[in-house]
Amino acid sequence: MLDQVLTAYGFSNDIQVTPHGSGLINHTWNIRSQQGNFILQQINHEVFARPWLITENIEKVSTWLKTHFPEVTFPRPVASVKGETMVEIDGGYYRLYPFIEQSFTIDVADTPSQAFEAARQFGAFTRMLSGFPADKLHETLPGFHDLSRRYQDFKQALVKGNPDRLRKAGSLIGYLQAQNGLVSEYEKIRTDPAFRLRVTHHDTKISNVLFDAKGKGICVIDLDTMMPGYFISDVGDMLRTYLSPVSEEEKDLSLITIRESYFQAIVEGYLGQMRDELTDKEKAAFTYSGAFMMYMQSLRFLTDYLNDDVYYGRKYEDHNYIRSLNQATLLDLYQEKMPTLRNITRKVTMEGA
Ligand code: GN1
Ligand code: MG
Repeated sequence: MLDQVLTAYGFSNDIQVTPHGSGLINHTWNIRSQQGNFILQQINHEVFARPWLITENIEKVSTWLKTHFPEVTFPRPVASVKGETMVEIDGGYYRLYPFIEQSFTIDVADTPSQAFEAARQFGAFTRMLSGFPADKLHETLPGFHDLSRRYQDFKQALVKGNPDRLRKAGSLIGYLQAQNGLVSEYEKIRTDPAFRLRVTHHDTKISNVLFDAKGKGICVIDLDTMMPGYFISDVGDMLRTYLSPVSEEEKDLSLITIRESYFQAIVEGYLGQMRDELTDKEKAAFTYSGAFMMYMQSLRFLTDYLNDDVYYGRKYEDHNYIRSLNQATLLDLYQEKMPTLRNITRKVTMEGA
């Protein structure tokens, strides 16, 4: 199959193909060839039912950036021999990107400066596109970060899910139900015109930022989930994935901590770009956004566990249960620190104003 894809892009046989990255949903490869180095991505068609919507979104945004910010690095999909920016082979969908030379990705934020750079890049992305009509973008995954819908899915799994697993997860289920005030807060945001729909990346983990050799951010990548959305999705997913020194995969939950210096770095990096764009009400929801995403991710992992791992898959029996417990632990620690974190946000907001 991969051979046919490579032929569609005009590669000959003397190339090197190696797997790349660690995403749960799409597959990615590195390609070294005489024509240069590339990144090949297979889009998960079970998750993205209409992958051509992604292509259309990327083209619109790419054209906008080329026109308004010609100096900015932005990896554009490479056309196939037939001139398509996405190829379909046997029901699989693939996209090829030029590899940006001297660029690096990292899997975990090891210094506050990396968190700052990433937040600056995601902030700059939304800022540069603030004049672009966000409602012209397709919703590639309808309801993706709709917390109310995720909570409904969870409630449905409580009725229809695997009975053994429901028993096993009893106390975690109780904890998540008790936190459902976070859903009400989201409902207020959704109906408040002060929260603008913006071009939102929706997958702001640090491996979606390219860094240069000096550790400066170059640009953001992986625009599959770029859709109209609220800024709390992007800031929240950074908080969810950069604050703790260990990821959602960690089984030793005692290693999860909230690193305040990383929080501060994210606030500074993001607001440095977005301060003038965000309304006061949006700024006031900065801290909430972390709880919003941690909660949603814990719900999603647990829902999948109760539904026998149909979405995320698993590497061991209780994988999605542990992932959910990990995210619930993160949420708990985060909420304990909220007063301190709110002070940091307030200070940074005022300093730059
Ligand atoms: C998925 O495939 P990956 O790892 O980039 C998921 C995100 C989750 C993440 C959790 C389309 O992203 O929403 O936060 O797993 N993407 C989709 O690791 O569901
Ligand atoms: Mg992704």
